[in-house]
Amino acid sequence: MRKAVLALLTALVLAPPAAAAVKIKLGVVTKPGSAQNVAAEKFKEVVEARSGGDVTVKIYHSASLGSETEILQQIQMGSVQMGIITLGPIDAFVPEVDVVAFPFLFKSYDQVDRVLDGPLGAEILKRMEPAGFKGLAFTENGFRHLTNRVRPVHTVDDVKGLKIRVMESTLHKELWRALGANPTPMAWPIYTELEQGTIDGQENPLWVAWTYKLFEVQKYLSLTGHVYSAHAVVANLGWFNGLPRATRDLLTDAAREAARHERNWNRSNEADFLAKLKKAGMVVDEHPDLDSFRDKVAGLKNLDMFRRPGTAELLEKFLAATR
Ligand code: EAX
Repeated sequence: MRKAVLALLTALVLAPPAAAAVKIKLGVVTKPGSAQNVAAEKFKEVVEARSGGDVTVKIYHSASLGSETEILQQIQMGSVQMGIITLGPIDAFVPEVDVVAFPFLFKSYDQVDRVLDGPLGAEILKRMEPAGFKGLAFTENGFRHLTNRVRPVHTVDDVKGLKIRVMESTLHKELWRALGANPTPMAWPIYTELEQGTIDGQENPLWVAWTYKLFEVQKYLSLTGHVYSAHAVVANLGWFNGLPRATRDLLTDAAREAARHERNWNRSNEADFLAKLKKAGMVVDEHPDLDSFRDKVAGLKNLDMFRRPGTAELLEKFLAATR
């Protein structure tokens, strides 16, 4: 009996402490069915299954935590642990992310995967640390295309004077100014503003136009593909670094897996989204004169954020890798 008690006590003393439960609040601005949510749900599924429920993820969606900018602020403060956020609004915190969104940079999805999953993508994620973010992976919003309610847009001249909603991002504002539009920064979602005509148009991947029913309030779609738009899976850096090694590895692997899954979701559904948008009555220009657009954006290389020490070189490397 005494032996048994002793054995039990020894086992209790020597047993590794049960891993403390980790609870993750993860914010996305978009609603279920959106790219961010597809990634977030996959991330949750993988994390909870592999940790045997020790790590749980609660997804706060549909802007219940506020705009993407506000989610980032809450992650910085640590009241929210993670988010899946479009790079656009991240540029106020980490200007280097604009390198990824440089217009007409990526020519194909193969290039996207090679560059973002390679050393250059890792470098961008690393650059998030001084702002207090741990960047875990890039998920995909997709190639952005222009929609508007006023007229068909074939050449860049057709953009002139259109009031285009842009993300809360310096690069996106400068880009649309360079293209001749009247850019209006606004947080997502923007259906009401499009409906009321406060803005004439917007630009986003095809899944957005379908999922958010933009076809109801936007007649014209031009497949401009002007920017490849990524999201970053970000965490509070201090919180992340304080987790046990095994948990950090689990979160990193799960983020990468969610990224693969969600990019595949976006790419395999794109043709279907386009067909549905046409069927819903949108007038689509599938081959706009992109050279006329390219001519106007070359000068963006001279924007302040691209001239910062360390960023200019990074942009050159991205340009070289995507030539
Ligand atoms: O994914 O604000 C935007 O235009 C974003 O792309 C939005 O989160 C949709």
